[in-house]
Amino acid sequence: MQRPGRWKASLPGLVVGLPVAALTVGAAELAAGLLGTDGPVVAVGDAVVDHSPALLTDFARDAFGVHQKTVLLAGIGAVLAVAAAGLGTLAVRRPLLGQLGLMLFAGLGVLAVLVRRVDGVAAALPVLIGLAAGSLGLYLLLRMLPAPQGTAGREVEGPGAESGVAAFEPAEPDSASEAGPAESADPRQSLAERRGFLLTGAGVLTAAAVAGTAGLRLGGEGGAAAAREGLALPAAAEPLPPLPGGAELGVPGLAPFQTPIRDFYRIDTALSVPRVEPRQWSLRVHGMVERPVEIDFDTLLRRGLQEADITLLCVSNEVGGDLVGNTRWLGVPLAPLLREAGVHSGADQILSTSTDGWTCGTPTEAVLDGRDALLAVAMDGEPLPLRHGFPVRMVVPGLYGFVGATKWVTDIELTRFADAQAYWTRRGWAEQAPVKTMSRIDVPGSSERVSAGETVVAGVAWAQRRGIDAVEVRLDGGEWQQAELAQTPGIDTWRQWVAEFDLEPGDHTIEARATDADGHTQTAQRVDPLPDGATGLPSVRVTAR
Ligand SMILES: Nc1nc2c(c(=O)[nH]1)N[C@H]1C(S)=C(S)[C@@H](COP(=O)(O)O)O[C@H]1N2
Ligand SMILES: [Mo]
Repeated sequence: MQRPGRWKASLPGLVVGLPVAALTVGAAELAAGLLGTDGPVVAVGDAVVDHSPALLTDFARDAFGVHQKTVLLAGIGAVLAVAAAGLGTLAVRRPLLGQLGLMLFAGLGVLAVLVRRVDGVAAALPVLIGLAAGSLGLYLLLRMLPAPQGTAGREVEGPGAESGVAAFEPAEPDSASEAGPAESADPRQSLAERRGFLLTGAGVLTAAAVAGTAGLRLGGEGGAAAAREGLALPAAAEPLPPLPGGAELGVPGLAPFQTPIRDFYRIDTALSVPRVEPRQWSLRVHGMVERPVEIDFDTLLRRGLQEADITLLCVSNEVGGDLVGNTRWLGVPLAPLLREAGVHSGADQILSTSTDGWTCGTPTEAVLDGRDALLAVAMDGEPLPLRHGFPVRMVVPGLYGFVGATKWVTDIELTRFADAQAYWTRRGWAEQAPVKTMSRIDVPGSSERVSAGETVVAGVAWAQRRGIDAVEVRLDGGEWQQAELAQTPGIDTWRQWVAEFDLEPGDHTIEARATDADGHTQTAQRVDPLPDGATGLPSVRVTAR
């Protein structure tokens, strides 16, 4: 009886703790959703992300894919549940301490929200509303708490534990005698009490979950989504010609030349997508400049728009990986804006900051050297999706995303690399990160079974700013042979390629390597993405029969 008895003795704690914690968090998230700020869950998650070096070294390897975020949020949920159970158990015995514990719990939320400084002091309000709801819920649930029979007070440990347990057994009234000699005077009434208590707990839990989910949903959408829907962007001053027909080889399984938006990889540290409305957006250009500038969205658009085909790539992309996408961007050229501000000589770094406080260090020279560095407002003919930086992001061809592609950008400071470090640089990634010459094999897929005989091999290769001059492929470590290259609209995009092998039945390894227009052939030496991008040859193993 001892073990199950212990377990059941913790039931009142759970029935109080879980709903109260859920109510606190749920009400806070709902309030945050309604007020248009991030709730405590996201704030705590971000705080963990930004202040935990151990997590970061692990997570940084993937520079925050969507998967890790789910794991992180699940972890926070688990810790929360354990804390809630503890709080409930405490509150059942000492209601006042329970209330204090709840305040402490909310205090952590407030701290996380304030430390993050994304939404300012106002962001603490939802947490305080959550605390009020949770505190009231705690008070009411404790009042409903059925008194354990046969004991004085609420002590459930020690010899009284048995009867304390019995209080929560869904015993039938007529079997009540089994619960021991200390049964209360009216078993029917206490059973109703217990049922009511359990049902209320479950009800509060459900309501809190609904409120919290609604809050997170509200937060996810909001005015920015509607503003995006209603946004009509001007066309480019001089639209680019349509993509050359020969850019697309049309090989099944090969990445299309133009990546559909829904397939465009997403990498950022934001646990919730920042919601920035164009009418609230403005960009400040300051620091080492003659004339600091502040520009709003409409004024930005009036500067005139330009199109550019640019392949964007994450430094975390492994050889053969898919953290890369190509699209036609539409945006305002960044270089003229900086020139108007008057960049001081010596300001070798453009430190850009997003609304969520992420920072990015771009070499000033790269932006001013004539390449199509853009303050982009659209991709693939649509306003930027929220998750890709709506309403304005940077795109600088030839640089990995973490040093040139700030999403939700609102601040550009001209400074020196010696004076300021950007987000990932502080965490061990490189300061300078030009894109490395790279090829990828898309067809056949890895470990695929193919029929023996003539087999198509196809992929993409990129060397933004230099352009791809050749791709070679080889079978089972044999001679390199030239692949056929597709057309490209310029040197800043990837290039499709295709070749053919005559495969004997059996297992084979196919490798590829690209050569850029500088005559540099990609190295076979394998290095990890950290700190400035992976190298090595892509290879696939196939079985032919
Ligand atoms: N605000 C913000 N911008 C950001 C990041 C970020 O974490 N926050 N990540 C960068 C990285 S590492 C990459 S690879 C690109 C990815 O852009 P995408 O998600 O639109 O593909 O965004 C860059 N811009
Ligand atoms: Mo990245």
